[in-house]
Order: sequence, then structure tokens, then C-alpha cells
Amino acid sequence: MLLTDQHPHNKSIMVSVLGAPNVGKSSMINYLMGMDLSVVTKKPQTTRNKFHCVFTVDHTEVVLVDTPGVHRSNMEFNKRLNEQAKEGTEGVDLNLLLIDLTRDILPQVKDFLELVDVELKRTWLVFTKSDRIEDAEALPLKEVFEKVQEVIPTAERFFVISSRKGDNMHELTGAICDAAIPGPHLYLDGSVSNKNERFFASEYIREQAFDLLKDEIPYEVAVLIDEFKDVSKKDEERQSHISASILVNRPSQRAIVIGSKGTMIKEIGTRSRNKIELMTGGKVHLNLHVKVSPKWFKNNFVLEEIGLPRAHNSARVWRNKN
Ligand SMILES: Nc1nc2c(ncn2[C@@H]2O[C@H](COP(=O)(O)OP(=O)(O)OP(=O)(O)O)[C@@H](O)[C@H]2O)c(=O)[nH]1
Ligand SMILES: [Mg+2]
Repeated sequence: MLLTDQHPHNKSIMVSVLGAPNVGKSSMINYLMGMDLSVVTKKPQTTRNKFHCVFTVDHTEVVLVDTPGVHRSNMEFNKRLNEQAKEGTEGVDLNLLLIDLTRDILPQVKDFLELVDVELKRTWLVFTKSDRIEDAEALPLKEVFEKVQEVIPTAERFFVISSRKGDNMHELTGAICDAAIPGPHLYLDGSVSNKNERFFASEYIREQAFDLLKDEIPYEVAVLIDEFKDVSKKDEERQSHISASILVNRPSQRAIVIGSKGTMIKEIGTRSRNKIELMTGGKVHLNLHVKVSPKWFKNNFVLEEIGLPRAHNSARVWRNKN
């Protein structure tokens, strides 16, 4: 979508946001966007799809590509998550590689390069969670950065940020805007993403399930939107009717997701409905159904439906025959 008749001062930049699970990619994006668009939880592997998050500063459009955290696993599902991250680097002007300061730094860089196996073009390192380090300024990050440059020669500079406290976010935004390229915007004014409300509704339901459920269950939950209908009456506040299925792997998980006397599903529903209502700006009627779909995370149809197509290293059985 190229928009004609744009302001002559318009600039745009597309920036991938990459790194291991849980380093704070989605939190940083939300901070920069000034809204809770992307889902964030305490648990790793929250984000499952790459998608665009868009904001503008004066005439400069910034398109941030959120991606799933990459990690080592032979499971088909995880290969597809890693593929999303790899695809997130395609066609961007700049990569931000996020590194969690509370964990060993160099292994995070090396693991990322090994797992994603792409030659990163222009790259900036972003050290995250500085608020969790007693004296982040005293860390020998310049030396560490030079070591990173040995494996990523295109690494140009680094930032030390906290999405919790906002440290250095202004500098990061300014630098991204300065790096933007003169040219037309890709999105219409006011657009915040390339994904639609259906996508975010399913994300906000999954976010609450992820947050509230324990052990393996969050990882064995998927959300499908069965219906998203506008039922607004003329001249009245917007009203939407949403039916969604929460898929689980086993019958015992279904019982847990529903909870005793339905308390768990009610909590997931109430919390996610509040967030969906903030998005739609109106009233939402939300119906949730918990369905057992054994091994859905190996089922190509379900994986495609939740936006995870085959990866380059998918098991043979997943390959397209023609
Ligand atoms: N203290 C602190 N916590 C942070 C910061 N940034 C993120 N977190 C926390 O780290 C956890 C993971 O954050 P996310 O933004 O979901 O991380 P992510 O990299 O998107 O994770 P995946 O989507 O799983 O790859 C959450 O509990 C956040 O609140 C930060 O700057 N400071
Ligand atoms: Mg995330």
C-alpha cells in the first residue's frame, strides 16, 4: 500500500526487533508505541507471530517488527516460531538485537546467530532491563560490544534501556528517526499495525491464558477467533460480538482452563474483554469455548490458522509436495 500525494518531508524506516525469548522485545515496542499493543507476560515465548507495530513522530513513520524469541528446539512448532523471527529480518532497514542484561551477554548473541542463520545487515544492539542491574553504567559494555562486532560486523552502536523506567528510550527513538529514509509512508495515518482486530482479540485472550495458567498449559494453548461481528445499533456506541475457541492438548487441561465452577475461564474472559474493549472503543460480548484438540501444535491446519506456516527446516511431512 503506497499512498500517493504524501508530504514532501515524509520519511520511513522498518526496524526488526529480535532476540531470545523474554528479553523484553514486546515491552520495548509497547513503550515506544505508547500503548499495550503487543502481548507481554512473565513467561518466555509469549509472542508467536511477526507483525508490524507502527508509530509516527512528526513526518517520520517507524515500523517496528515484533518477532518471537528464538530458541533451540526440534519441535515443529518452535521451528515455525524461529522462522517468524528469521522472516522478521527480511526487507528491513535496521535490526535491533535485544540482549537481556540480567543474563550472560555473548551466548545470547551467538545463539541468536546460530538459530536464525541470517546475515544481519545494519544492526544496533539494545541491552534491556537496565533497571534490574545495580550499576548498569559501570558494566564494560563497550568491550562486550566490540566482541559482538567480531561476530556481527554490521553492528554499529549500542543502547542501554529500561522499558520499565523508560531509561534511554528517548535517545533510541531519536536515533531510529534520524536513520529513517526520505520517502512515502507505508501506512495510513492512524494505522498501528498490519494485523487486524481479530488477530489482537485472539492475542489478548491468549495473553490472559498465558498469564493465569501454569506449567505446560500456556504452551499448549492456542486461540482461534470463530466469529467477530459488529452488532452496533445506529447512532449508538460500537458493539462487537466475539466467539473464540481456546484449544488445549488434553481433556485434563480443558478442566483446568475452565476451572472450578468456571472461575478460570471467567477470569480469562473478563480480563481479555477489558483489553479488547480498549481496542475497539466499544462494548464487547465475548464467548469463550475450550476445546480439546490433541497435539494441535503438530497440526498443519491449526498452525497455518494461527499464522505459523511451514519453516525452511520443517519436518519432511510438513513440506508442500509440489
Ligand atoms: N525489570 C524489567 N522487566 C522488563 C523490562 N522489559 C521487559 N521486562 C519484563 O520481562 C518479561 C518479558 O517481557 P516481554 O516484552 O514479553 O519479552 P519478549 O522478548 O517480547 O518475550 P517473547 O515474546 O517471549 O520472546 C515481562 O515480565 C516484562 O515485564 C525492563 O526493562 N525491566
Ligand atoms: Mg514478545
